[in-house]
Amino acid sequence: MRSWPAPRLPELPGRSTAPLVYDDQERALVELGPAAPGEPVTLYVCGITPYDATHLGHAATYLAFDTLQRVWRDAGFAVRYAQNVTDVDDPLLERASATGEDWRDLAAREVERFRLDMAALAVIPPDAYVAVTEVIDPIAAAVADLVARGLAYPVAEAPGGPADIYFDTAAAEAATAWAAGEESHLDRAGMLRLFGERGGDPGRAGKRDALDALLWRHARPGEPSWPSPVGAGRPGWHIECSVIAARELGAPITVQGGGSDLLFPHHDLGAGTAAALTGRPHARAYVHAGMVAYRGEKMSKSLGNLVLVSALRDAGVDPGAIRLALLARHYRDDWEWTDSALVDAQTRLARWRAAVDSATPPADRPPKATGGGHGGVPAESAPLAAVRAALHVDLDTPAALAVVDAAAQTGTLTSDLVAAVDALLGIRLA
Ligand code: 5CA
Ligand code: ZN
Repeated sequence: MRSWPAPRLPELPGRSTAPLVYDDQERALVELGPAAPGEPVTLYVCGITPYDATHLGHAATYLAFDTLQRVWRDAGFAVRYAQNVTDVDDPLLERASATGEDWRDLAAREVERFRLDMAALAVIPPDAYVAVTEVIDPIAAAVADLVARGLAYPVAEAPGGPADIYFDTAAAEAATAWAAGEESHLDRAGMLRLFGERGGDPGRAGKRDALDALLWRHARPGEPSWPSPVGAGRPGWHIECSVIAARELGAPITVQGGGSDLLFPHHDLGAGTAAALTGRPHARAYVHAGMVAYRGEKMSKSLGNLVLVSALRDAGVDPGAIRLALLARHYRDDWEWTDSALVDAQTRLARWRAAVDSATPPADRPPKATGGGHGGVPAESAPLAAVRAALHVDLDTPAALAVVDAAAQTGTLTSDLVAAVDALLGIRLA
C-alpha cells in the first residue's frame, strides 16, 4: 500500500561506518552492515494495529529505527525496509464493533493519520508498506505449506467442525535450527506467562503445546474471513510478519525491529514460523526500543493513557521539537513522558536555531582537511565526527544531542553540523 513522502537527506562530508547495535538474541552489541560488500542491509519494523492514532510510544519506536536507517545511509549502504499494517486483528475488530464502525473504515482512517504523523516527523518511509489484507493469499498458502510439512496442525472445537490452525513449536524446533526462547531468553514459565498476557491462548484445549501460536483462525459469524486452502478464516498475528518479511526482504534479514513489548512472543515465536517457512534464520539481529510510559503505565491504546502525535501537531507543536523530545532518550531506555520533556525540547530547538543564526558563516571557518578530505570534498569537521561517533555505538542520540548543544553554546553550529542534524537526526535548523 501507499506509504508516505520521503524526507530529503543532505549529503555529508565523510562517512559513517557499520554501527554497533544491541541484539537481544546475542545480548551484545553487534556490527550491523551488509552481509557481503555491496549487498543491501534489510530492515523489518513491526507496524501499527490501526485502531487508534499514533502515540508518542509508537513514534519513539519508529524514530529509533529511523536513526538506524539514517546511519546506514550515511555509511553508503543500500537499505531495503519493510513494515506491515495489522489491519485485521482482534483489537481492531473489537474497537470497530464497539463504536459501530466498519473495521475497514477505522483502519483506513488511522493508517492515513499515521502516514501524516510519520511524514510530519520526517521518518523515512518503508520501501514496502504492506497491509495484512493485501497478503491474505500468501499467508494462507504459507499456513497450508506448514500443515503439509507437519509443522502446523488443526484444532477443531467440535469433531469434524471448522478448525483453527496452530504452529507446532516442537516440530519446528526439530526441523530447523530455531528454538523457542532463544531471542527472549525467557524460561518456559516466563514464556507461558507473557504468551497469555500478549494475545496468546496457552490454555486452549486440543493444542499440542501450550506455546503453539495461532496461525489461522477459522471464520466466525460477524468476523471478516477469506476463502483459503486451509478453510475460510483470517490470519493469526505472528505469521503476517514472518510472511511479509520473507516476501519483501528474503532471509535472513539484517534487523528485526519493534518495541520491547514484541520481543516475546511476537518476535521470538515469529522467528520460528519464518525459519520453518524459509529454512533459514529469520534475522541477524533482534533490536528493540524501550517502552514509553505516561502517568505511571506503558502508553497504550488499550489503556487509553496516550499523548497523540496528531494532537501535538494540531496544537501547533513543531514536529522537530517532538523528534527532539524523543531523541533526548536512548532508544533502549524505558522512560515516562512528561509535559516538561516537550518544553525542554522546544527550548533546546530554539537555542539551536538561534545559534545557527548567529554562527560564523562557514566560509570563514573552513573545516580542516584530514585524510577524509580530497579532491575538493571537504573533510568532516570534529563535531560532525563526534555526532557520528555517538550514533555509531548503539545509536546514542542523547550523546549526539550533547555534541550539538556544545556547538550551539560555543557559537560553532556551522553548516556541516546543521546538515548533520538534518541528515542524521531528522531536524531542520535552517
Ligand atoms: N501490529 C503490531 C506489530 S506486528 C503492533 O504491535 N502494533 S502496535 O500498534 O501495538 O504497536 C506498533 C509499534 O509501536 C510496535 O513496534 C510496538 O512495539 C511499538 N509500541 C507500542 N507501544 C509502545 C510504547 N508505549 N512505547 C514504545 N513503543 C511502543
Ligand atoms: Zn510484527
